[in-house]
Amino acid sequence: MAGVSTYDLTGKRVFVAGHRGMVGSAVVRRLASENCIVLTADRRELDLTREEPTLKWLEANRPEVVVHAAAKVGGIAANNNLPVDFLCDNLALELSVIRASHMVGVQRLLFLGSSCIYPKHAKQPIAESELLTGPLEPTNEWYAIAKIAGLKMCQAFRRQYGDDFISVMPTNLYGRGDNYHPDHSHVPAALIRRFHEAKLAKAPSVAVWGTGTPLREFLNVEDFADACVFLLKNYSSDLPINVGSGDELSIADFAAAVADVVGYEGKLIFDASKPDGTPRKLLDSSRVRELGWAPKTPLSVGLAVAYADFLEMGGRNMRVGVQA
Ligand code: GFB
Repeated sequence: MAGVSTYDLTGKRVFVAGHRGMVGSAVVRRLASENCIVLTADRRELDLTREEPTLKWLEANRPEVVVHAAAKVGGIAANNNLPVDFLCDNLALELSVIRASHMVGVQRLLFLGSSCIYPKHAKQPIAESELLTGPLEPTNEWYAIAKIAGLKMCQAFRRQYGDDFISVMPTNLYGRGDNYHPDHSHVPAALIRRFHEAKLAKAPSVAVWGTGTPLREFLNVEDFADACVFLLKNYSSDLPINVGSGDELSIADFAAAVADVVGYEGKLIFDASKPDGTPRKLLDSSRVRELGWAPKTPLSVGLAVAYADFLEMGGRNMRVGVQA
C-alpha cells in the first residue's frame, strides 16, 4: 500500500508541541511506552507562535521527531465566534513549528489536522481525496483553512526539500484532558459538564444545542494518540491520512449516551436556535486500517473515563479558545 514506511523511534528525541492539550497530553502518555525521549516546552518558556524563539528552542533541544499538536481549538460556537484566533493563531503556529522543524533538520514531523478540512457536503464516508472538492462548513471555515494550510505546508516541504512531514486527520475526539468551557468546548465535554450540573441541580430538563439530527463520528483520544505513534512508525506520504473510529451516531443518540454515563435522568430538549454545523462527518479510515491500525475503546468505556476525568479535574479545565 502507498505510504508504508518504517521508522524506528528507539532512542529518538520526540518533541510534542502542545503537550498540555487533550491530544498532546495523550500523545505524551502513549510515547511513555516507546523507548524514546519525550521533549516538551512549557508555554511560559516558549511561545510557539513566534518563529525565532521556536527555532532557537529547537536548535538547543535538537529533536529528531516533532508532533505538532499545538493548536487553537474549540467547538462549533468558539469556531464561529473567534475567527481571528482560529485562523491567525493556527497559521502562526504552523508556520513557526513546521518551518523551524525544517531548518533544524527534523527527520519526521506529524501534523495534526481535522475532519473539518473536508467540504460540508463531502461524499460519505469521507476519503482523503475529497479535500478541496467543494465549499467548507461556514461555522468552522477559519479553522479549516488554517488546517488545510498546515497540511499544504507539509506537502510543500516534502516536495521542495524532501522533508518527511506527514499530516493526520482525526475525526471528532473526546477523552481525558478535554476543555470543559461551557460555550467553547466540543460537544462531548459540553454535554458532560451540562448533564453533570443538571444532575446535581436535579433539573427536570436540559438543553442540547441544535436539532439533534447531525451525525458525528467519535474517537477516544487515547486511541487517536496510539494511531499517531503508529503512523510515525509506519507511514510516510504527502497524502494526508484519516483516523476515525467508524462509531457514527446522531447528536441525539450521543447526548443520550452521555446522559447515561453521567447518570442524568431528566429530559433532553433540543435548542434549534443553536447551530447544527455540518450534517454528517464520517471519515473513510480504510487507509489507516489497511496499514494495520484499529481503535480499541468502545464509546461507553471512553465516555466513562472522560466523565471520571471531569470529576477529578473538578471542572477546572475551562480554557477560552485554548491552545491544545
Ligand atoms: O463538537 P462540536 O462543537 O463541533 O459540535 P463540530 C458537534 C455538534 O454537536 C453540532 C451539537 O451539531 C452541535 O449543534 N451540540 C449539541 C453541541 N450540544 C452542544 C453543546 O453543548 N456544545 C457544542 N459544542 N455542540 C467541529 C469544529 O465541528 O469539529 C472543530 O468546530 C473541529 O473546529 C471538530 O474541527 C472536529 O463537530 O460541528
